[in-house]
Order: sequence, then structure tokens, then C-alpha cells
Amino acid sequence: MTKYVFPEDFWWGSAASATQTEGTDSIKDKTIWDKWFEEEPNRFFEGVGPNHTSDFYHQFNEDIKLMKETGHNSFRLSISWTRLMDQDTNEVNQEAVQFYNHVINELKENHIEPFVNLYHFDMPYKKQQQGGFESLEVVDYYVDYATKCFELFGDRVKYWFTFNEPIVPVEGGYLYDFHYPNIVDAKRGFQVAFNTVLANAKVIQSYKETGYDGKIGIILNLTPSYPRSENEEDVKAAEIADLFFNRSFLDPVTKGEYPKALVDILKNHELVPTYTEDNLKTIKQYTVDLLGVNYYQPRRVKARDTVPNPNAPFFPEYYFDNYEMPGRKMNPYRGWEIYPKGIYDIMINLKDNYNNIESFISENGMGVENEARFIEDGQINDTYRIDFVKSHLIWLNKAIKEGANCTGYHMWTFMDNWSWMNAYKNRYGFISVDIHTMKRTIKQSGKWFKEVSSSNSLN
Ligand code: BGP
Repeated sequence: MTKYVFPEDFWWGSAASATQTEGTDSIKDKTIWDKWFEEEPNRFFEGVGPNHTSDFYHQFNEDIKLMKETGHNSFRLSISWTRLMDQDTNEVNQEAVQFYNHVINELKENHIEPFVNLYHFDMPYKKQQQGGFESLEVVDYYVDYATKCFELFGDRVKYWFTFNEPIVPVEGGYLYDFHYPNIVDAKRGFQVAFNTVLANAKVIQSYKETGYDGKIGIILNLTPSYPRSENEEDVKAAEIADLFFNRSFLDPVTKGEYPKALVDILKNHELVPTYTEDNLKTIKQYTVDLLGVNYYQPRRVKARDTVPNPNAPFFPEYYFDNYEMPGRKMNPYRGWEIYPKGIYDIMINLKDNYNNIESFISENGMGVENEARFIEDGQINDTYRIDFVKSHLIWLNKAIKEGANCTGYHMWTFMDNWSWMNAYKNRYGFISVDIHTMKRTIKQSGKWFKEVSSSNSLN
């Protein structure tokens, strides 16, 4: 049997986010999610809101023990801007400092490296009312908040991330109507995207200028775009999808500049955001030290079947059609495509075209509806998840053997949690959570993951 050995000091663990796990106890202000849930509790959330999560706020001690039991040597959490800073005075909330101090210290004591993300879709509602990232004033508030986090926790936290999947609030909030403020306006969306890239650079600048000794990066959801065929039109369509959905963030945060082909498209549609030469210099100078890669599924693309209407509101699909490849393997319990080789293609692309930047898999995982149906002897026997993670790790291992600079693998997620579009419908955790009693139980995959991480290898 082949044995897949991973590099020494490989990071094994999982990721989670504040809004999805902490609950809202002791938070004075609202995030956009609290607000949206108040406005439309049944639109996406099935009546269960972000005030009803897996209660990490009170149970983190027990949870960190469970991380140990499931073989974590690292864990990504996010800090909630809304919890940490009073949104009227922009002063630090001491109760929140205490909470994050306890979590970080507890992780360290258990030899679990904290990877700390500063922003996971959770705009404070009051900042959204000021324009969210469309406003440069809000960008500056965000930089102040990040700088505060470095001052408060930078002595112990050595891995920082400016954003998780920054393209998602742009797609959801300004293009396809699945995130607050759910408007459809590409011009405003590209402004938010540009300002987010600028915010990333300014936060890196703040971190570097103070001389901290850790690393700072960003987490991007990369979706390799595969053309339907080798036909020139299909290939072109896939390249354009790649420009919009991957390179629009990947290039500026790693290389300090936007792909010319993307800029040309935006010019043609009069969608170039407002910027200054100074903004471009900052983006050029302050690029990331490392990259978190979230990978769930690829994008399949073909040339458009119809001629686009030039007067309709702009969507990237002006240039391509999404394509359901016959025979592709689907997750039968949720509906996303499963394509493990995508993880290899991403890593080889980073190696060949992005100076082999240090990266790690910051999310990869399998959401399952009605997972309770797989309970055997009181434990969820999630062999499908083990197969899923294993097949991705095998391709990742191949990329590493071929020279990709990948230093870890984090699964999404540690324990079942509340999610943006579906509350508790899709379960992802190594640990199941009874949402009524909050009881945690390790799934089969959690036990398996411990074996993998402790042997640093896979059979
Ligand atoms: C990623 C997000 C996570 C998580 C995950 C699973 O895009 O970073 O926060 O939610 O997707 O998606 P979902 O919960 O919608 O199934």
C-alpha cells in the first residue's frame, strides 16, 4: 500500500469563524448577519440565526480539548470586529479582549498554533450603514481595528490573515444577491473589491511597519476554471472566468498588480473603480507573506451559447456560460462537485506562476444534509468525509512532492456550525453538535484525522 508522507512540521487542523461559532452573548452591536436575520429570518436561515450557534464563546475550553483529541496542531479562528470594538466609540471592549486572550492562551498551552483571521464576512452593521468597504473611511476603521488586534495579541499570534474569501461578499452582496447588502450593481461591486484589496495592503503595511515577527496573509477561495473542450472559444471563456473569480484577488495580493486583461475588460464596460496612484503604490508594495487556499469545487465553463445583451446589467457571465459536465462526481449529500485533482492544479499553478508562494489549504471539506442518518453506536460514521479528505490529501501530497510550497491542511470545519445561507442544514465538522443540548461528539472522521496528523502520513 502506498504511504503518503507529508513534510515535517506540516500544519494539521481546521478552520472556523466567529459569527458561525461564538454566538452573540456580550456583543453590544450587530453584524450585517444579525441585521439580515432580523429582517428576513426565513429567506436563507430557516428561522435559526447567528445568535444560535455552537456556543464556542462559553465552551471553548472543552472545544480546545476536543481539538487535541482530533489531532490538531493548529486552528484558524476569526476575531469578530463587532465584538472587539464598540461600533459607536471605536474603543476596545475589554470583555472581548479577555475572551480572545483566553482562547489564544488555551490554544498555545495545548500546543495548537492559532491562525487568526481578522474578517470573515462579518461587517459590523453600523459600518455597513456608512457604506461598508465601498467607503474609504470604513477601510481606515478596519485598518485601525486590525492594528489594535496586532497590539493586543501580536505577541502570541504568529499567523495573521486579513480576509477570508474577500470575493464572496462582492459576489453575494453586489452581484448575485446572496449576502447583505444584497444589491445588484457591478460598478459598486468592483469598487468594494478594489477597496478590499487596498484594505489588505494597508493592514499588511501596519503589521510590517511595527516590525512584528509573524507572517501575514490572506485566504482566497480558488476555483480552478476548466473549459468544456480544448476549442479556442471554450478555453478563452475559462480564462476569463479565472480572471474574475481567481486572479482579481490573487494577482494584486501576491504580485501587487491586476492582470492587464481584466483591467481591459473593466475599461470596456466602464467599470474601473475609482483609485489614486498612491493606492496602487500601496498595493504594489504590501503583498502577502503567505496564502490560505480554500478549495471546495472547480468551475466548469464553456463559451456562451447566446450573444450577450450589452444593455443588461453586467455580470462576469457576459463572457462565458457555466457548464454542468456530464459524468462529474457530485457530493450526493449536498450537491457540490467533488474533484480532488483541483487541489493539485491550484498548487501547481501557485508554484509555476506565483513564485511558489508559501500556502496552505485553509478550507476543504464536505457538507452533508441530515447527517444524523449516519449515526451508528452513538457516533456519526462519516466514511464519505474520510474518503473526501483522503482523496484531496493524496493529490495535495503529489503537488508537494513536485515542489509546491504547501505547509498545511485545515479542514472546514472543527465542529458543526451555523452557516450563512443554510443555518445548520449542511454539517461539516469533525465533531457533531446537538443544536438543542450543545453536546459535542467526535465523528469517525475526527478519530481518523488524529491518526493522519500524528503519523504525519496517510496510507
Ligand atoms: C466557505 C466559508 C465558510 C463556510 C464554507 C461552507 O466559503 O468560508 O464560512 O461556510 O464555505 O459553506 P456553506 O456553509 O455555505 O456550506
